[in-house]
Amino acid sequence: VVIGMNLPVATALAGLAAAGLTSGCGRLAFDALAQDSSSTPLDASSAGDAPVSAGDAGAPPADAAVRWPSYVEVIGALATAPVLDGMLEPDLVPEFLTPRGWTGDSPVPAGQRAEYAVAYRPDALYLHVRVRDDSRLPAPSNEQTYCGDAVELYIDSNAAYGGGATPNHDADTRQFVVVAPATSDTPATRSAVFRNTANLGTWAGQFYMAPLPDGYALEALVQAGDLGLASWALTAGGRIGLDIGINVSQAQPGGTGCALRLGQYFLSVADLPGGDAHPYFNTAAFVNPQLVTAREPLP
Ligand SMILES: [Ca+2]
Ligand SMILES: [Ca+2]
Repeated sequence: VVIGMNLPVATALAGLAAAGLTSGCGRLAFDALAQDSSSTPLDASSAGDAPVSAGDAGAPPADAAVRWPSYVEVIGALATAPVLDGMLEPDLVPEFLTPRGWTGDSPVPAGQRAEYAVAYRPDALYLHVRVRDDSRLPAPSNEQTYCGDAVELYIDSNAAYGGGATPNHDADTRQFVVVAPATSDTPATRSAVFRNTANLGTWAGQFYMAPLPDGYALEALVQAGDLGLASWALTAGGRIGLDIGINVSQAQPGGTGCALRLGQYFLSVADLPGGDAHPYFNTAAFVNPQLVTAREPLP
């Protein structure tokens, strides 16, 4: 079930653009990212006539001096159930996703940036991933979901892993792939779930993949059933396994098979050579943040 589909896309677009314009996170990398966005005008054709208001975007706290711990280390609770509309939930601070493990032969394209935020509910993990991309090109329908612009979420319910020979995902580890929107005015719904590189079919979970004038944004809620579990209790003191991948397309297909994909980068890769380092193959790539009642600003 993809929820929130009836919310006007224009509202989400305006809100997301405003979020980028008004972010006050003290992280250097994200500051640079936010400054980039301020020079990018809203695309009137996709944003419609909706007013751009900083207040309705779930903008981060305005105090630019506040520095927050990384989501790689700690994830805070979300006080209320999120609205999956593409807009970052209020009070969450986005964090720059430093590209790691790039698989392409040529460099990551200029202008390609991602930021993310993570929080938890008592029974679900909330994720928001925003990607800035000058050429938003999802995979054609006759190719795999990851063969074009797309976000990948890697989740393990408890950050406890069996390890061993790769591929070594646990029974409670999944890779979710959601393709970027093809057009500027319609959310994308195409997805897939993988485990140990095996395609398990469409992800019948809760997510919203919104087009943006300068890219796209995925907002998702991962629940017990998504991980093959009957129940999933997320409480302060526990840990979850996490990784994020960004598939990057090239403007013109090259070669055959997955021809649109230029490469892929990740939030985290293992300290190993080649494909063994990547989270679709190896849970050693995952980060294992602790769940806390509330994230506290750094001193
Ligand atoms: Ca939202
Ligand atoms: Ca596990």
